[in-house]
Amino acid sequence: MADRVDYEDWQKLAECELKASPESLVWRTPEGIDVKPLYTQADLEGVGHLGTMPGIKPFLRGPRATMYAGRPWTIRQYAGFSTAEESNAFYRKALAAGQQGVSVAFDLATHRGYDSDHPRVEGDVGKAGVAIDSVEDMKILFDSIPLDAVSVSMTMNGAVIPILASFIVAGEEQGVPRAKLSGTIQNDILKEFMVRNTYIYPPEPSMRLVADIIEYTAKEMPKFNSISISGYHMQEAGATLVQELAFTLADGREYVRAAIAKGLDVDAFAGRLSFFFAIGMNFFMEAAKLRAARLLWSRIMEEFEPKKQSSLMLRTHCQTSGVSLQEQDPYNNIVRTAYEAMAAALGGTQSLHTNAFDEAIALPTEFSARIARNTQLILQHETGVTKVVDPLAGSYYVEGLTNALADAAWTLIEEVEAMGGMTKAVATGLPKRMIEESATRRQAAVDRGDEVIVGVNKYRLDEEDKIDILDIDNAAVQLSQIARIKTTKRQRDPKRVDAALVVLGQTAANGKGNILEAAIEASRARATVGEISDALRSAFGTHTAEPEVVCTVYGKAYDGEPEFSTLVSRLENFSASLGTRPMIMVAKLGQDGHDRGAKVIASAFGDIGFDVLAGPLFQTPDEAADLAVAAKVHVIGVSSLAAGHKTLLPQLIGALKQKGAENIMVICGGVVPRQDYEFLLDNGVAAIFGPGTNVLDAARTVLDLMEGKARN
Ligand code: SCD
Repeated sequence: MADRVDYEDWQKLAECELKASPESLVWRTPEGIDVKPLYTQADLEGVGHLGTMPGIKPFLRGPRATMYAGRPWTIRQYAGFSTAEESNAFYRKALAAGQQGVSVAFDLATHRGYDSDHPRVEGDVGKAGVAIDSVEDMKILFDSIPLDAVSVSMTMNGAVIPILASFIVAGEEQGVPRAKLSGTIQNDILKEFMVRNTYIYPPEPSMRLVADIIEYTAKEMPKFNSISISGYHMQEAGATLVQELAFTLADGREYVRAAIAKGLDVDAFAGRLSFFFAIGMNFFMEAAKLRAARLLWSRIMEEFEPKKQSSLMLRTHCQTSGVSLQEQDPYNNIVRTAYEAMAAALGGTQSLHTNAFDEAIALPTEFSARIARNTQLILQHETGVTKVVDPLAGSYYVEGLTNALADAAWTLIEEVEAMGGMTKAVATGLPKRMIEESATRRQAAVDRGDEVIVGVNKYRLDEEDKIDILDIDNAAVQLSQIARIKTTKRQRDPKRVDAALVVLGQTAANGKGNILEAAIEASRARATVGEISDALRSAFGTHTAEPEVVCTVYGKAYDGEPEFSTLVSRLENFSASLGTRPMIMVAKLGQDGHDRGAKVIASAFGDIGFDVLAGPLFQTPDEAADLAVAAKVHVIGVSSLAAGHKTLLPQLIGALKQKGAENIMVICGGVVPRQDYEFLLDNGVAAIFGPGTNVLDAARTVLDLMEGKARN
């Protein structure tokens, strides 16, 4: 074959240039896919998906026939902070400046179904998103935003029932009937148990909530997407692209089964299922991932024998990767985000969020949000990328990658199926463990410099420029929320609220009827998010996860290397002098469930030779101090990713003092702006490790501090 002969000629030439076999250039990606330096037609032999058309099954080339040539993707920036008033002003400005849809970020108190006056959420109110306690807040959030014209995405999973209910009621009171509401609710609880951790109830009743929402929206809200089945958070937690693809689609299959089990016809709801993927820095592979996702989803959906073509169609939102953003030399993040956005566009996303360059450190400012939005406006208006449908089709490399990803993901999807589906697989903890292993492996690759990150582990600046960041006055937000809760409670009819909550509790407990429908009535009566969540807590109970730590993955990456073994023996010597191995407790405080960093640190420190206690999620500072004292730990490492550090760390140190345990050293890692370092150090934090910290360096610093302390 002519192609073969050409390839052999190339091989000889390449060997000459390299003075080695071109095989040596093969790059094994974290997915285990071998990327060769050259692809040819021969790589597409036997590939079954070639020659399909956009808008027609299997929809690999896009869900619409004309894609962006007919209508570009929706620019949908995810945002929300402090109060409903401030978030509303932000949305209105953004819409006036070219944003096309709204996407609400709620604070962690709301996510976990607590009102802003609950004692457990002091450090969380209004911090990583907007605080919503009742319909009154929801109405302010969408004031002067016409809900029949602007589609609204709400990222909510734990407290999904009160939030969707209050959105529907806010619409009603704005004069927009629910049938005209367009948008999306995330409503994807399985990935919460795996990676994102904003669950409230155990898996089984949580799945009922998902199915009830699918049922209600299928019947009452034809323009509303009932779910956003999300791989995004898996990639953020460290999943490879194959894991992200496979677990997300397997989750989707599980939701379809749950809805069918409720007696719904597949065609009544399948067209309103939607997806959500992360777009990281592996440019071509990310574009190929979206193509493979559409191919595999149509394959999965064929099993349910739908009659409508649209039931086979995967439509997705994408967000550029949060973990690819770096604290160091942060303007580089603008460049990273632009490449990721282009990959999402080439992959055929329906809607896109581009991260702001300062998001590795804090919530976006107006300035950074403008650049993020303009990244998409420039893509849509200046690059010509919207003019042609699926422009990468036919590329030997991209078609080959699409095929390789689809094959690898399908194998994993079948493994999940063999375990009895995703709910059962999640219960075994296997997907979570696989993702945590990938995260730890990646951390080791970055720490070793095998994976280059510009400005972080190579080309690092001697001195970083200071950038302006947004700081939320959490105490002021909490006070104003508490005042509004009081007014709402004073003005409502208590009998109507109680009656609605009783019906809600009964609907949940007896397994009959639709929980969302019952919650809408409670919401109309001005029951709060916390009260509705409590009614469901009474019926369902709550879920507590057992923290697990991955072993040996980090250490293995350094096998036999002096940098690692020197540190291990230093620690052994210190342990001998201490009479025991030093114990570190990795703690998560407040409602911040982002635990990738905590897990990676726990895993790496364990491999280095520390005794590691992985604290449970959602502890109050006092509970964490109690556990640390009882376990006799030497160090508490607090991982903070949701901006609660200035409230929660001083409280933890205060609690240790109160218990006579000020000898326990407190260190902190995560998303902590440089501006806050002095405050934390003055308040007794011994060391702070920001994003981009090399874990071996962190371990050496902790050891230095412990040795220093032992000498004094
Ligand atoms: C589209 N349309 C076209 C067309 N393309 N019509 C003619 N020709 C074309 N070429 C039509 C569609 O059919 C649709 O109409 C309408 O235009 C809108 O297009 P769409 O493609 O449906 O776009 P959109 O409305 O934006 O919906 C996109 C999704 C939706 C389906 C993906 O679910 C969505 O917006 N998701 C966003 C989710 C999100 O923002 N999540 C944030 C998560 P019809 O509707 O009439 O058919 C943030 C998060 O979790 C962050 C991390 C964390 O917090 O942990």
